[in-house]
Amino acid sequence: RIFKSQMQCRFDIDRLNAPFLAIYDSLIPTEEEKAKQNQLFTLLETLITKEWPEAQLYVYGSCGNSFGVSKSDIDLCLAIDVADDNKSEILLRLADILQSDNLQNVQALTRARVPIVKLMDPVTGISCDICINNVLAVINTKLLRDYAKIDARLRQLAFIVKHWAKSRGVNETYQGTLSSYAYVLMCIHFLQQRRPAVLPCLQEMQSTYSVTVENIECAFFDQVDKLRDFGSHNREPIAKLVWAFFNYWAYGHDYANSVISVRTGSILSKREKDWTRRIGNDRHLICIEDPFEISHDLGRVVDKYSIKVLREEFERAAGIMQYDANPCVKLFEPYVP
Ligand code: 3AT
Ligand code: MG
Repeated sequence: RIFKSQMQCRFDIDRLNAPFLAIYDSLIPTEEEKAKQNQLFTLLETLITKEWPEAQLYVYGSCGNSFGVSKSDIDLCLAIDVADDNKSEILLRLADILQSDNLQNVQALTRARVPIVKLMDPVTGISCDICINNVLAVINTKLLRDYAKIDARLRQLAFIVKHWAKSRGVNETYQGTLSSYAYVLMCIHFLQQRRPAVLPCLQEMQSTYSVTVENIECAFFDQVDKLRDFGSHNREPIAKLVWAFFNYWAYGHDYANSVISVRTGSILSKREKDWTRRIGNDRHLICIEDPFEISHDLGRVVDKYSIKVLREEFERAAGIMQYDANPCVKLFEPYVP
């Protein structure tokens, strides 16, 4: 493994830049699609403020963090002053209101781990989930969006990694693989530790944005327009970064001892986080620290079986990037059991 991690990529890796960028371009939502998302958001906002004038509606997840591929669902968060016990009541009332406005497939899932109302807009064909008071998700959405503004290569890399993960069936938290959010954090971490670095660590810089949510202080530098040149010392194009990303997760990461931490822009040890043993269902087989909820390991969904699946997929991807004549096709071939 160590031998492989020190390997250089093939000298002609640059031939893959254009095909990878073409894949990236094919995944970005069109302006028309974004306009439809905005249209639906405005409709929902109007309906909601009519009923609850004090409430605020926020976009979070891939439609707000700029890592959304075309045809993504919209994740929305209703911020409203309500006790946890009364959330169900609000969700049921919200479902009524939406149904009366002819939105389709309206369902209140009040018993889910994260209770939501689901709906589909027949005009735009867009599906949407609305949750209540998940404010940390709104803030981590902003953090991801701000990182994306610093260097275009983050969005390119993350789209390609998400597309790979979906094609290979390793973007399913209910099956013990990782969420899209976790993959984007893996990309940010990777670009922070690249030398020269492609991304800074916004939470280690002088904060220009700060909010306290659920007793967690969320603070970071958000004047990212000032950081547009940050990555210019690193001239690695996308194909090289895709190659290096898979190589890092296949052969360069110390799964036994390391935690990746976007918050500190570095690697922490499992020992200092006390993530060395299994507690309940948290096995810590791949450790990805949430940037704000720092006791939260986004790898906790991964089990003894799925860690093997994940690592074999990273090795497969690294092998394809290293040796295959046509990696841009092979990498995304659907997984067939
Ligand atoms: P897709 O394009 O829908 O696959 P997404 O960016 O919407 O990707 P997820 O569906 O994984 O990502 O999650 C939606 C948002 O919820 C992203 C993030 O703001 C928040 N989120 C997801 N998982 C966690 C988590 N474990 N801890 C904190 N926030 C989370
Ligand atoms: Mg989503």
